[in-house]
Amino acid sequence: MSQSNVNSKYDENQIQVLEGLEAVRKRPGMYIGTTSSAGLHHLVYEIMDNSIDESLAGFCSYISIKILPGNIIEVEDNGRGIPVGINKKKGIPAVTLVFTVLHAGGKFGGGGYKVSGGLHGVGASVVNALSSWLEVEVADGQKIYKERYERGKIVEPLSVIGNTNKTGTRVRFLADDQIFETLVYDYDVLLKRVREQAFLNAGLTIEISDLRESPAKSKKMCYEGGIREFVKYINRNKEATHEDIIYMSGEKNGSMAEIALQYTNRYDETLLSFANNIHTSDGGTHETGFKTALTRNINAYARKKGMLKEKDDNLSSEDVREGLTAIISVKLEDAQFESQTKAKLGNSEMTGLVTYVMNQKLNEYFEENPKTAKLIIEKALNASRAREAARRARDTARKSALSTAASLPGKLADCQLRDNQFTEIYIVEGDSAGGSAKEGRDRRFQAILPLWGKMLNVEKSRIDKVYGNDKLQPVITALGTNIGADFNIEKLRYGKVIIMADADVDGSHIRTLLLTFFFRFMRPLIEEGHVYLAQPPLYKIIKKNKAEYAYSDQQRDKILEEMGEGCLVQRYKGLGEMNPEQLWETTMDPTKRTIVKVTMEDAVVADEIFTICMGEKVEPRREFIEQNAQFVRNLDV
Ligand code: TSJ
Repeated sequence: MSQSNVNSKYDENQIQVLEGLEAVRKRPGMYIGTTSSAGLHHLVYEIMDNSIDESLAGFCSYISIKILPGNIIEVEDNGRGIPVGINKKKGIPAVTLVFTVLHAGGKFGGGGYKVSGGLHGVGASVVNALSSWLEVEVADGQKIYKERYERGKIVEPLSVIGNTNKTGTRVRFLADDQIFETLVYDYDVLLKRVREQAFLNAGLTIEISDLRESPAKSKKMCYEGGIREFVKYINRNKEATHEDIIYMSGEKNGSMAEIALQYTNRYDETLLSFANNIHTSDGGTHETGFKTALTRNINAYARKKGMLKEKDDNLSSEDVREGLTAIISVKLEDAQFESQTKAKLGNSEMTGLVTYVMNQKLNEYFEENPKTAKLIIEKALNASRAREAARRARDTARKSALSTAASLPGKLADCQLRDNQFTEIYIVEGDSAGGSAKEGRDRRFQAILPLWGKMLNVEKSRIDKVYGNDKLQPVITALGTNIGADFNIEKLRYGKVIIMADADVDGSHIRTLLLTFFFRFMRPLIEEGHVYLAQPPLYKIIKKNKAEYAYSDQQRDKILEEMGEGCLVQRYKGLGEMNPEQLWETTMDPTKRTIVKVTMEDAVVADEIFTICMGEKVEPRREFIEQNAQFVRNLDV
């Protein structure tokens, strides 16, 4: 091939490349979902996944991820190095293709990995297109190569910059501020994902560092036990029902499945599933297989050992999953993801594979560990009894609801409108604040439900206790949705559920309790964005006949500066100190107030705090109290 021929081919390729990457810059959402903070973090995962693929292929044992000052990301591995040879078809280095052609990467013509093959490895060009600049260095055991891009365009073509006897790949990039709403990475968000990947790839060392501020933060993780250690980590603050973490694995037709599980004394379930290391938060065929096989195997064993009698009903799938922590991880070629969020596995053969592994291994485990098996079955039997009791409690509640025409709680001051598009309910701590709220509200669309006294300890409660509880029962009936398996969002009587509590320890106690309750028993309420926190002011600043409210110390100082001399600052110790007009003006008037939507992350944090503070394990609680002493003085510990 003559020189000019190569060049024309090169030019032609360049045009295609630029068109491809321009499309990514025009519609970034199509490629990374969003340009918000979540999309920004996604860039890191796209790059890191390439190194994980290299580790799955068996050539990489160490990955480092660094957040450098200025929010530059550096990902480095000790794999083979992205190939730098000229690709015959395109006439340019393979590494350049990886960063400029959409959906390149993974395999370079034949070979490649088996099960693990090209699981991810498609995102490098997308990251390149969405970065102000990106540099890649490849070490191939002899030389170090480097190239540099700006907004997807190559500005320094591949060249040799040094010698080496090592191999590996290093990528640095700065996300494009013309594309992203924020460039600031959240170390904890990245850490969570890195830790998850370290658990899923047993034996792989991943280190993450944040060098933006000194002292730098850093964590090096390597879990030889893989998903067993993942279960142990999730249960670290919980009381386990049995010592062992049960582990099962197997393969069939080139796919493999592994499952790790352990029961705890809690009443909720933590089931995490993954396909090719991608978290399938909407479950799918592998989860279905797991649930069915778990139920069938536990029932079969319980019958065989006479723990379930002939006349007894089978334990239900919910019964055998009460208190369960389990990780399911499958690896397969050609994973098909369903649902809008692409977080549900669709390959039907995975149901069979997981069932097959469970059928082979679980009964065997039970036979070899009869004591553990007995503990698990007793736990499921208890769950079954509790569920039956709850059903009876519900029936009684329904009957009494029929006999008393209006079953709404007596303390509820309902609103006039019924369309939940417009209505909201304030759940208010304390009777006096409740009184002010009732007087101050706009009764057309605002309902008030005061809560008072000590709440139920949700942690130690089963669902049947929740039904009978005199603090939570009014919340359940006022919202109208019911709870647990009977939860029905269509019945929700108010579009916004606003928790209004003081900005002190007791208020935070109530917030944690309510959020934990919603998280455990009415989760879609949070997932679908119906729960809010009211933001009452902390200060009133008065000068002559002018008054302003401040919601933080900073705001107070700013207002004081603006108003100048002669101000009077009144500190609100509680909602109860405000009169109805003040409460309306500062906290309830939709045109003036701020309310904060509760996210699932908030709820997860509340749930964790709850577990630590109310659970039965003493040690995590002591640590938590030591670390947060000033916040938890009044907690029920
Ligand atoms: F995303 C990325 F492309 F930018 C990227 C890739 C980023 C980082 C930090 C690492 C990697 C990467 C790619 N690490 N290791 C590899 N491996 C390959 O690209 C590779 C090497 C050799 C062969 C082979 O068949 O000889 C195949 C592959 C896929």
